[in-house]
Amino acid sequence: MLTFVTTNPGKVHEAEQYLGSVEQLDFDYTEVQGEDLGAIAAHGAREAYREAGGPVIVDDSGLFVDAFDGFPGPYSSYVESHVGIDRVWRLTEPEDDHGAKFRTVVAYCDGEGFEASDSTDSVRDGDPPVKVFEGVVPGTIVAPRGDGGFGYDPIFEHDGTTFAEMSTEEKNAVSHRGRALAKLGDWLDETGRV
Ligand code: ITT
Ligand code: NA
Repeated sequence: MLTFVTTNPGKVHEAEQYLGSVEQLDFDYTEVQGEDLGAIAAHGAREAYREAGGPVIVDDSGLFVDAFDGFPGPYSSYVESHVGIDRVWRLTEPEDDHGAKFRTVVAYCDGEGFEASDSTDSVRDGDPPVKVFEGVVPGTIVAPRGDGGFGYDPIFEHDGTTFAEMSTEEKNAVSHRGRALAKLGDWLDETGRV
């Protein structure tokens, strides 16, 4: 069974549509500061693999607001807990440009090697290889609407609907995470790992 190493049960719920039942391991791996999502996720997947001892995925995500040159990006978790999504909306409101993107990198590690053409992450000596899958979705920052989802979902609108107003299936069909998970699911099938 695949273990999703995360403190966020909302991520696990969204993953079940693509991966069937996954086990959540609530382990707070080190998030390397000042790094991009891919590096954070790859580092996290290696650490999580050592902790879990079997196939793992980790997911590092962020909200990138165009008017703030991509902030909060890798700092999205800190900003959600210390500033809050209402104030992120109010900071964005006076800007001309309300555009934003959600990005996610899902990193997979099972301690096995991958085909050279498959290995999108650099492999250092002695480190288990990691395979990464990215997803991105454009949207608009709006005043909070909706009760579903988690995190920034109430202030992120895509095609007229906030993520918090969508069902899990509707969000997955267009979201950053849905796109990354669909690629992971295909790759697990193709490589006979399921
Ligand atoms: P783990 O790192 O333990 O997996 P986390 O919630 O801290 O859980 P991230 O660092 O990847 O996860 O998330 C950064 C922030 O972005 C955090 O505040 C999340 O709530 C938020 N976030 C991530 N994915 C989201 C989504 O699909 N919709 C809304 N907010 C999201
Ligand atoms: Na986190």
